[in-house]
Amino acid sequence: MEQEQKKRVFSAVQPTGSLTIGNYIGAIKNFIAMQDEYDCIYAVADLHSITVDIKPEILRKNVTDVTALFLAAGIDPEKSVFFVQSHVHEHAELTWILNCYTQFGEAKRMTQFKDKSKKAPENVNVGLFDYPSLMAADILLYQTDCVPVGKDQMQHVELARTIAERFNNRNGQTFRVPEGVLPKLGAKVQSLSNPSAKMSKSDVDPNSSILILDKPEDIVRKFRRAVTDSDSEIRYDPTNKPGVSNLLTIYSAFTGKDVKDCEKEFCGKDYAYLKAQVAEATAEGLRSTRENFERLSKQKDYLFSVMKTGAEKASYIARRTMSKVWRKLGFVRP
Ligand code: AQP
Repeated sequence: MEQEQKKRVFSAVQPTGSLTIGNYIGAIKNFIAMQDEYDCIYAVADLHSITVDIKPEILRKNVTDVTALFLAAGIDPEKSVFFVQSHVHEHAELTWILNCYTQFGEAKRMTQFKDKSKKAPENVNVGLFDYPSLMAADILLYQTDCVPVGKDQMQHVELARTIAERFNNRNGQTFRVPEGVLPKLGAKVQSLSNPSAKMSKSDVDPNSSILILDKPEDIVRKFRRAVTDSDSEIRYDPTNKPGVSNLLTIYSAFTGKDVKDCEKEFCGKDYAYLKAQVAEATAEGLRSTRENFERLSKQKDYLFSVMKTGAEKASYIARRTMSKVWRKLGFVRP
């Protein structure tokens, strides 16, 4: 019997800082879970990371650290293709082409562009504006079916769909049109200091986020300071109780318990107790990743060999898509 082809998954994470539990719950946890059922391709999006000001020595360290962290968390390079974006030059090439299929008004409407422009008004560069075309290129190069992302990136996946459809309509079927996939819970983990904002690895307030590599004592300290509200009821209600609901979401993500059951578990308890339990579950949930990272981050030769093999596998697929694109557009390829 003919074997059914697995659906293709692509997603990436920017090495703009030390990854948070927002990145973990919203994206990486899903990446790991999808490895058996799907044909997965995951990348460190280093080209994206220079849309913000990042020092070369920091970028260099972050790329190796994110690689070690992916492997430490459970991305298996034997099952999934894992590579660094800039090692496959087709990403930059396809971006230029897709720029010509992206409307200025579409890119201007992107929430991330508006937010990041506000955060760093001194560096509103064209690359930041063009971020969604590069992300569309990342996805479309691999003929992707599903893109697991957090809520903040969904708008970019929607634009990638629009660009793919526009290209296919003008030039004939070239790209598979991808679907964004949100996690069932934790699509937007909120900041601990400001529960109406997203937890972000580039947040300047170190108490706003729990880093995947935080020590257990730091996790306990940060949760203890987490903003809640002035009443004392533990209830999952993101609109009226964003801080408490965020803590319940994190607890649910690390224990695997349904959020409604978590709510019952904490009925009648106080916020200090909730925070202590969430801290314990988080520290425990991240323990093996932290320990594996300690070991793997020292094995530089191994990390480079994983990057190299991954880039070779990714390039093979990317080249095939690009040769189709060049041909469809009428470029002469001797
Ligand atoms: N708080 C979050 N909750 C749920 N998912 C999240 N993601 C990020 N933050 C949260 C998801 O993580 C994946 C990788 O994100 P990214 O590194 O590509 O960039 P980002 O979305 O801009 O994440 P950050 O942490 O906020 O980075 P900076 O501070 O550099 O901008 C994506 O799937 C994202 O949705």
